[in-house]
Amino acid sequence: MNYEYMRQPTYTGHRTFLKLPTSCVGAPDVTIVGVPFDLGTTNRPGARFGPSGLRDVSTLLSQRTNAHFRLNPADALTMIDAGDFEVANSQLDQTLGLIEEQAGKIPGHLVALGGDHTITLPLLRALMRRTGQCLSLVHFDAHVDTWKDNFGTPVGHGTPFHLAAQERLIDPRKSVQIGIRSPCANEIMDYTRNELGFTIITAREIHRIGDLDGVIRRIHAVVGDNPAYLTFDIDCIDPAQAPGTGTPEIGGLFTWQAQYLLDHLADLDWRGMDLVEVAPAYDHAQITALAGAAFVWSYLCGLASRKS
Ligand SMILES: [Mn+2]
Repeated sequence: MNYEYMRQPTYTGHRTFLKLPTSCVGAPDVTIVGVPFDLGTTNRPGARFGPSGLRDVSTLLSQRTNAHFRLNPADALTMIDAGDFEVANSQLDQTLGLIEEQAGKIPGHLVALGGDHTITLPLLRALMRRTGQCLSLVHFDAHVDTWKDNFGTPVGHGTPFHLAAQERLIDPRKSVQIGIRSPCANEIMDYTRNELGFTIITAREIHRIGDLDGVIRRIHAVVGDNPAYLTFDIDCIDPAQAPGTGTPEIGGLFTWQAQYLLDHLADLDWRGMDLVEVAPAYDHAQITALAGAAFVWSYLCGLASRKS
């Protein structure tokens, strides 16, 4: 009988992500950080509480073996939860600088818990500075996030991938957006698809065709062996299954669909990940946070499967 397991059930202890330690000897394989920032939101605020919401519910997964990968990632990877990045309260530009600076100091693989989608821009800037590689973006979202302005300001959660493309942090021609369905001006869709060159797989296409293996093949064909970054906006998921977010859109993916896609993208050359836009104040029974934590967990299991 495993008495330690019985005495430290999932609902006890410190609320780090997956109950991970906060430090380790030597460099970890993966560092989890929280980025409690939501000044880039255009509708409901509240994603600054995403890191704590994700950590709280993630403890459920802390002692589990993943049914697809047949492993517990903590057995194969040295992982820590290093806490939250510092932010400059109410200062958008200053906080973006702080995020980039702090991300640049983290060795190995960084997994960020947002925060709104603005945070991906400084995370990509830090990766470019560290590795010099133009990354493929694998982007789950209801929105393209390539608007050229954020309701009148240049930077926000609607503009990160317009800016990342302009700064050549990502190669849109080797990048994919999955689950797109929000209201969006034709000129922005045309700019994203034709000018920038993103492959867009809309939620409507996925529902109509229903062929997730075909979606996986398309993603592999676009990304190939280019180094890749996963950015997962929880509003990719239908609001029936993920209501706790700032800008919900009907007709989204269900959690099983996103989970199936992530299970079968583990062989991409991942360089980092973020999970953004969980806003616990609009959540019910932690279902949104649980979906988000489980997607991060799937990603970590995928990394572990390549190492073990
Ligand atoms: Mn987004």
